[in-house]
Amino acid sequence: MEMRAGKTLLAAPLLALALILLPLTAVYASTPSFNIPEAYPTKAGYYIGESVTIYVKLEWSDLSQNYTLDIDLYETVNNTKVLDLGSETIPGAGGSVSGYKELTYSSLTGLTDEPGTREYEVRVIDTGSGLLVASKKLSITVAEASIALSVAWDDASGDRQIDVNEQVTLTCFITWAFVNTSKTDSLYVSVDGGQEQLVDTVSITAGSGSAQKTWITAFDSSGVHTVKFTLKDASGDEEAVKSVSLTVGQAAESAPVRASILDLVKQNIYLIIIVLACIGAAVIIAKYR
Ligand SMILES: [Ca+2]
Repeated sequence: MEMRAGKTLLAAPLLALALILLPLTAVYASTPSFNIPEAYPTKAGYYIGESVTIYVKLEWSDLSQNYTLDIDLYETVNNTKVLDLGSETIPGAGGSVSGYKELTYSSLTGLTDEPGTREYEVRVIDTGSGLLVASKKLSITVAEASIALSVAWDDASGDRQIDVNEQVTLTCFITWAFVNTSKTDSLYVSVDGGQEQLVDTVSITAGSGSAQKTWITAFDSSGVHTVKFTLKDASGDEEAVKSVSLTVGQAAESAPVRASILDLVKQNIYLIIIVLACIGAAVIIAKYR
């Protein structure tokens, strides 16, 4: 009687524990779950008005029924839905179904109206229960257009010394990024603040790109000359400017100086020999006197 009671006393908590744990483990093992391990825009930066592509990886596990999911894009600061990304039907009937789907949402508009970085969140809602089952934050960066010029030069002889009247080839590199509409700009050049002259037109394409234009000149005077390239849009507004200073004539000035010293020595070589001989004779006379 006492032993029975002891057994009962021991069995009761075990049974209670089993009753608590059994359904817990069963529920834990088969809880359907959804997850977004990755969600991001496919470009690091967009120009104003550019359409956006968002990649989303949606994972699920332990489904035992089919789910219809509503996928939305929210703007997190104001917690407002900005885009309905559609819906996905995930097959789960049959039990413990796991898998993933890679979703690409392209041509999304209205996300690049102004420059800056904005935070968004992809939200997945189970249409059956109305509950949020997965979410993932992402940010979209919109950049303002930038156009830059850089200039390189080559002299005709290739010695990096520009002589007076030596031909110099200037190459102007035009690079741009986040330009939102294709357009035709014009590249002008001016020397020492003089009259601007057209080098060529430049086709600026939407997004990013580069072009290069060459301009050949020569300088008829020595000294420092400033060459200024200016890129202008169709209405004549300056879009980018780059000036370079070129030193002309240093080599041409120093070379004749060296040549004339040599010439002087050559022309007066007999006089120099006589003078040196006289000095030598004077030294000898002084020594033996
Ligand atoms: Ca040269």
